[in-house]
Parts: sequence; structure tokens; C-alpha cells
Amino acid sequence: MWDSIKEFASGFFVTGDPLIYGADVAIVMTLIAVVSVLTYFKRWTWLWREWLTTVDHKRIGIMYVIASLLMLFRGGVDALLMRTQLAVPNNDFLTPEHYNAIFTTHGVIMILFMAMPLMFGLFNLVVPLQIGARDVAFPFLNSLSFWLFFWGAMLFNMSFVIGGSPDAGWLSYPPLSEMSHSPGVGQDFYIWGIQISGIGSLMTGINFIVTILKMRAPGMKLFKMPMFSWSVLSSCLTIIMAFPILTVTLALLFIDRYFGAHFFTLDGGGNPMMYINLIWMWGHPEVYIVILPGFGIVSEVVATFSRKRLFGYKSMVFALMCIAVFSFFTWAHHFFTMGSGADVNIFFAISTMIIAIPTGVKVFNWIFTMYRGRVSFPTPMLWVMGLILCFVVGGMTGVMLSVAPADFQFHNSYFLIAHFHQVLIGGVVFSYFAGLYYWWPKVFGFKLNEKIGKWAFWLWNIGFYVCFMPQYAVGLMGMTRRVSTYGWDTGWWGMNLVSTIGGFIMGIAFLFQVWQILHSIKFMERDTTGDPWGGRTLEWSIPSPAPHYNFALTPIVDGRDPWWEEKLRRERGEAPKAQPPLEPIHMPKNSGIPFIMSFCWFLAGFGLVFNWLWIAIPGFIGVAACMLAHSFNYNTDYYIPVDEIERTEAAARGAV
Ligand code: HEM
Ligand SMILES: [Cu+2]
Repeated sequence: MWDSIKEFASGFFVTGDPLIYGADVAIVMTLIAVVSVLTYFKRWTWLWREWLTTVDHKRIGIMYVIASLLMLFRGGVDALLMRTQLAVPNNDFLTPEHYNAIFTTHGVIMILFMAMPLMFGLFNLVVPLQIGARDVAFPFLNSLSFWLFFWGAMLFNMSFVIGGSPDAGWLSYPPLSEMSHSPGVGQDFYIWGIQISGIGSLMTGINFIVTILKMRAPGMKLFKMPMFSWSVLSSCLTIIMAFPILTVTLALLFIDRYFGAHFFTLDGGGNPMMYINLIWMWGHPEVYIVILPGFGIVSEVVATFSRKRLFGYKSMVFALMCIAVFSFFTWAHHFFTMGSGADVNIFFAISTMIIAIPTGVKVFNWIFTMYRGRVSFPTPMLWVMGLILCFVVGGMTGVMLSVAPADFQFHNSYFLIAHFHQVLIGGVVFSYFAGLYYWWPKVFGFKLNEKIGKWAFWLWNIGFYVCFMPQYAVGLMGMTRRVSTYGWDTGWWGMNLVSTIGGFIMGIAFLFQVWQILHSIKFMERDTTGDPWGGRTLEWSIPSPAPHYNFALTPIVDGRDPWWEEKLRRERGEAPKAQPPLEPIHMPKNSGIPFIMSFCWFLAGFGLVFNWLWIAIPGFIGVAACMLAHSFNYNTDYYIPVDEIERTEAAARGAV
């Protein structure tokens, strides 16, 4: 009996590595700490009522941001473990197997569980406020999206201590990801973690498209919409076209692994290249899904801190949409070396280069917006400056990679690693940071400390270049990606050591940001104006943090920068427009179903990972029961009475 328990446990829990035992202890301690704090301060009902069941887009946005910053921490620790291993030749800090697992979890976590949720967090925090809406179109669905992401991410992260991590790379190419080469459960965690959260992403895409198309304030025609909302629309259109491809691809891989089909194995008539085409038909648009909203953020920040209208509004919109469409026709640039021939390669090389044109249009528009503006450089604008420099250089190296014959040299080398980190960190992460710093006061009612923020900015930037510039060189010298170590004779060690130092500088920069947040919570003054930066769009016209219902009166819009124009009117001393009387506001009720249903998905996924139907089937029954329960629930909304709105507004304005 004891022996069989021991045998089960040694297969079930990941064992044998001191790093993992350390992590086990840390996880258990953190769980105990969280549970005790919640119990001691009697916060369980508060947690359930105010957060876990909330359908308020602002709170869902905050939860997305917190979760994604935790994931940035985990992905960052993975990155630093790899950089430590690569710092010196012939290092044995990580075994090759462990290294494989870490680059896989690092890549998946950074893209799917850090960049995506941080982006969704910003969508939630900003879009309804910016277009003058009370919430998103489908608040219940919005909460379901969040919890599907959350439990999908939990399932994926669990593989670290239970069952074993996936280790076939962030896109899990077959044959490596097939049963024959990966008989463990890591790939199944990969499939189900991503499937579950991917469904959430698809629903968010639908939700925000409908929100933007249907819920704009009266008078806000499409071409008067703020640029961030446009960028969200372009990103969400890309999501709804691309994510179904991912879902199907992973479903086929699951069928291969679970039922022994041969979609992607050569025996039985399948073909691994089919998987690689499919996954990149999602994967390339995916990188544009995460960068497009970044472009929107930059456009907002540049206009605000140049005190000017955004230059070239229509060309910006056109560029966003062009990029969204073209992103679907470039996928094969990820495997020019596959042997599909010169004609195919030329098509994909040219389509890739074409994307540089609308991207260039955007960069020039930002620069022209600043030209002759009254430009100031608080932290959000600093991040934008860092982004423009870094993203342009990263984009240029992308154009180099798109030259198909040259790519035979660059492919899967550290040159590629440097390129995509430059656009992902210098583009995606920097722009989201700009957005986070910019909208932070709107969300929490106080600014972040500028001084510590500037330290963090410079450390991130210096760390970035120190880390990734040497990688271009070492890539051209022949170092390939996904190698866990190298010898003295390669001549790569100097560059790698420098690169590792840069990685740790970025780690320190992240710690500065944590300190910045904690310090600001304690010491920063409350923003009583609702408009700390001199903003241009509707979100700055209401108090910070926004009241539960956002706008007491639905705003009526007649220009592109409605709040800016309103402020000008007030400066000129024009009489404010007559306001209609307040009316009761129709709001959605909280619901526990999204949380419970997503947890049931988690159980189903966990059961399928271990092939334990006694967990999977109840999980699926739970999902179905939640759907039924929600279908027959008619008690989903309520009205906020006028006197309560008056009290809330008076309290918020009283602070002004
Ligand atoms: C602190 C900054 C970061 C450092 C030092 C870092 C470092 C690394 C390293 C050492 C690798 C493995 C290279 C290899 O052996 O092939 C890697 C891979 C990767 N990284 Fe990062 N990274 C960072 C941030 C990010 C961010 C922010 C993202 C995405 C938003 C990202 C996405 C990826 C992806 C997709 C891979 C490929 C994984 C694979 O080969 O399957 N990284 N990174
Ligand atoms: Cu691509």
C-alpha cells in the first residue's frame, strides 16, 4: 500500500530538482499565507461578492492586470534562470531537460498569460470609459472570459509541480509534441491550459467588437472614435479570425495524442508541416493582436503629452486595418527553410515587407504629432519614446529576416531571438507599460511615483540593450536558439555573459516597478481632478476612480477629442450645455456562475490531462449545469436609483 502511494506520488509530483522543491515550498507557504490573511481579516465574503463574482469591467480589468503582472514575474524568473545557465560555457546549473521545459513555459507564459491578459486588462479598464459606455456589451461573458483565462493559466502553471512541464517549445511542434516523443502529461497541460484560456480570448474579442460597434456615446461616429478604441477593434477583429484556428489545431493535436490519430505524424499519412502551417496561421496574427493595441496606446499618449491633435487620424485607422488584414498573409515567413520553393517564399517575403509600410506610416504620424507640440516627458511619454526607438530597430531586423534567402542564415539563431524580443519587449511590453502608467490614476485614483518610475524606465531600457544587442552578434556567429549550453571553443561566451548581465538589469528594473507601486499606494496624493494629465478623451471627464456606473449622464459627443474641446469651451467662458435630468441607471447583477463554470472547465481539463475520466466527466457535467443555471436565471439586472447617483456624484465632485 505504502509503496504504491509512493510510486504514484513520484510520478504525480515533479521530483528530483532542488529548484522545484524550493518552488513547492514557496507555493505552499504563499497559499497558507493568503488563506490565513483572508480568514484573519474576515475577507472571504468580500472577496466573493466584490471580486470573484463581479461583472464590472473596471474590476475585471484590475484582476487581469494583477494576474498578468504575476505571470510577468514567473516568466521573468524563467528567463533569468535560462540566462544564468547560458552565462558561462559548459554550465550545469540547469539540465538540458530542465532548460527545454523552461524555454517552453517562458514563451507560453509571456505571450499567452502575460501579454494577452495585460492587453485585455487595458481593454477593460479603458474602452467603455473612452467611448462613453456604462459597461461592455456582455458583462457576464466578460467575467466568464476572465475566469476561463485564469483557470486555464492555473492549469498550465500547475504542470511545474504536478506531472511535469511541457518541453516542446512554445508552439509545441510535432513530432516532438506527439505521444511517441512526449509520452508525459506536459503536452496535455499545454493543450488544455491554452484551449481553456483561448476560448476566453475569443469571447473577449467578440465582446469588444460588439461593445465598440454598438455602445458608443451618441454622436461618436466611427471616425470620431479615439485611436485606442480603434486599435482594440482591429485587434479584436484579428482575434475572432485567428483564435478559431488555434482551437482547431490544438484539438487535432489532442486527437492525435489521445485517440492515436495521425493528423501530424508521418506514419498513417499525416504531416507535421500541416501543424506548423496551422499554428503559424494563428501565431503570426497573434503577434499583431498584441501589438495593435500598443500602437493605440502610443497614439493616445503622444497626443496628450504633445498637447496637440493626433496627426493623420484617418491614415492611422487605415494603417491599423491594413496591418490586421496583412497579418493573415505572412505566416510562412516562420519557415522559409521548410522547402516550399522560391515562388512561395517570395510571396511571403513580399507580404511581410509590405507590413513595414503601414507601420512606418504610424511612426511618422507620431513624430509629426510631436512636431511643434508642447511636448512634456512624464513616465507614460518616456515609455513611448523608448518604444519608438526600440520598436523601429526591432522592426528593421524583422525586415532583414523577411529576406527569404538571408533567412537561411538567420533562421532559429540568436539573431531571431534578439529580433522578436526587441519587438515584444520594446513594442508590446513598453507600450503596455506606457498605458498602465497613463491610465493608472483613472483606475486607482492616484498617480504612480514619477521618480522611481524614471529609474525603472532607464533600467529597463539599459538592461534591454545590454541583454539583446549582443544576441544579434552571437546569432550571426552561429549560436542557435534553444541550446542549453556551449563550449569555450565557440567564442560565444563574452557576448553571453554581457547578455545575462542585461537580463538581470531588467530584473532589477521590474523590482523598481514593484517598489514604485507599493510606495505610491502609501505616499501618493489622491487625484482629485479626474484629469491629471490634461487628457483629451471621455475617460478624463469623469472622477477618478470612475464611479460604478461610469457616466451619470450619457455624454453627447461632437468631436474627435470631446473632453479637450469641452475644456476649451469652458476656457472661452461658454455657458455649459443644458443637461437633462438624471435617470435611474440600468446595471447588470453580479454572478458566481462564470467563476464556478471556469473552475469546472479546469477540473475537466485536469481530468483529461491525466486521463482520469472520474474527474473529467463531473467537470463537464458541471460546465453544462452552469450553462443551464444561467439560461434559466432571469434575475440579472437592477436599477441604480437617482438619489444614489446624486449622492455618489456629489461625493466624487466634492473631492474636486
Ligand atoms: C526579461 C526579459 C526577457 C529575457 C531575459 C528573455 C530571455 C529568453 C531566453 C533566454 C529565451 C530562450 C532562448 C532559447 O534558448 O531558445 C527566450 C525565449 C522566448 N521568449 Fe523571452 N525573455 C524575456 C522576455 C520575454 C517577453 C516579454 C516575451 C513575450 C512577450 C518573451 C517571449 C519569448 C518567446 C516566445 C520565446 C521562445 C520560446 C521557445 O523557444 O519556444 N520573452 N527568452
Ligand atoms: Cu510572423
